[in-house]
Amino acid sequence: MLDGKKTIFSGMQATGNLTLGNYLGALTNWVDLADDYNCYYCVVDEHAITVRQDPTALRQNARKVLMIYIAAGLDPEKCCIYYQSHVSAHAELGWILGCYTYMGELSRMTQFKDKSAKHADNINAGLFTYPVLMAADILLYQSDLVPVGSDQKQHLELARDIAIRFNNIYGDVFTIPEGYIPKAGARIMSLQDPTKKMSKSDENENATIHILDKPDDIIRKFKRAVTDSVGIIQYTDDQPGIRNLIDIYTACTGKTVDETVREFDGKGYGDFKMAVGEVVVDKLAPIQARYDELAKDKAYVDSIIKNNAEKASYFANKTLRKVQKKIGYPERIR
Ligand code: ATP
Ligand code: LTN
Repeated sequence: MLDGKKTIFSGMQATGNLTLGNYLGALTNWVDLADDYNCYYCVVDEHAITVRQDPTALRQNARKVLMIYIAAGLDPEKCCIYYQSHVSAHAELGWILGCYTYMGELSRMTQFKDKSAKHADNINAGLFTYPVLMAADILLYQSDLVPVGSDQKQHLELARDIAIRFNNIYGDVFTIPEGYIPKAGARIMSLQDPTKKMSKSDENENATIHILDKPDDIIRKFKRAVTDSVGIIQYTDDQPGIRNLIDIYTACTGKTVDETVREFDGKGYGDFKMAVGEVVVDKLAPIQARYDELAKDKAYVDSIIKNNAEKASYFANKTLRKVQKKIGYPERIR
């Protein structure tokens, strides 16, 4: 705990342009929680290479993700916004924690199964040990709270199990983190296949709303969103497309599901899709405006990148040194 405040850690992969799912499932909560916590918000470029990346695209995406964090309302003077690869303690603790994690635990991870199926030609060891590096990210900063979408629940539970296991052997080294998963927006689905989560690496452009999409594109994608032939706007598992649109609408407006269903009672899908598109455009407009400003200020963004990497390294190294000592690595000679 620093300044009497608890610590938050979270991250997003630099695997593409951030989506409405990333925003409603995680980023918006990061902003809401930022004033009350000591925050580390990381661009996890090391996790990104578990799937093959083009080097130029990775570098550009990483910078975009970092700028979107700031544009979404995180103050980089208060929140530590940085690149994972600039703080070597992540990889170092990742190695150590891998020796306290079982193959059986990792092979149960649904993200590993999903990504292996999607990238059958590149099922690499990093993809398998991905959750260990994620545990290292979280535990390095003695994090109390980890705001994420519901797809990360299983990884978080593993991070807790690893921390508890380690503490049972060596004493109280790590804070045991809690997840923070939103009620509305925890799992936004693809607009083209509402049984699949909206994902920034989806190849179908119409499936995903990106935070930086232009208003016309956002409206067009909602107009084309896959629904059903029932014709009634109601919140049910049998209508996953409509349910997803209701989730997006409630997450953007703060209205409840019941209020939303009442508001659109008797209306057609066309009107509803348009209304959802409009609230999303309104929600993203201020972020897009701030992003455009930031993109023009290279020196400012560079200074954030440098200063925050130093700040994160300082804290991360403190935990790393403690862990190294506990497990019996030889002392450093000064
Ligand atoms: P990729 O397509 O490369 O797997 P992704 O879109 O799933 O990427 P991540 O970087 O893995 O995004 O996730 C960043 C954060 O956004 C995590 O907290 C994750 O839980 C959340 N998130 C991702 N997709 C969604 C979604 N569809 N709905 C709600 N939250 C999401
Ligand atoms: N695995 C996460 C990204 C991530 C993360 C973290 C989230 C990497 N390290 C630490 C929270 C805390 C994902 O969204 N796919």
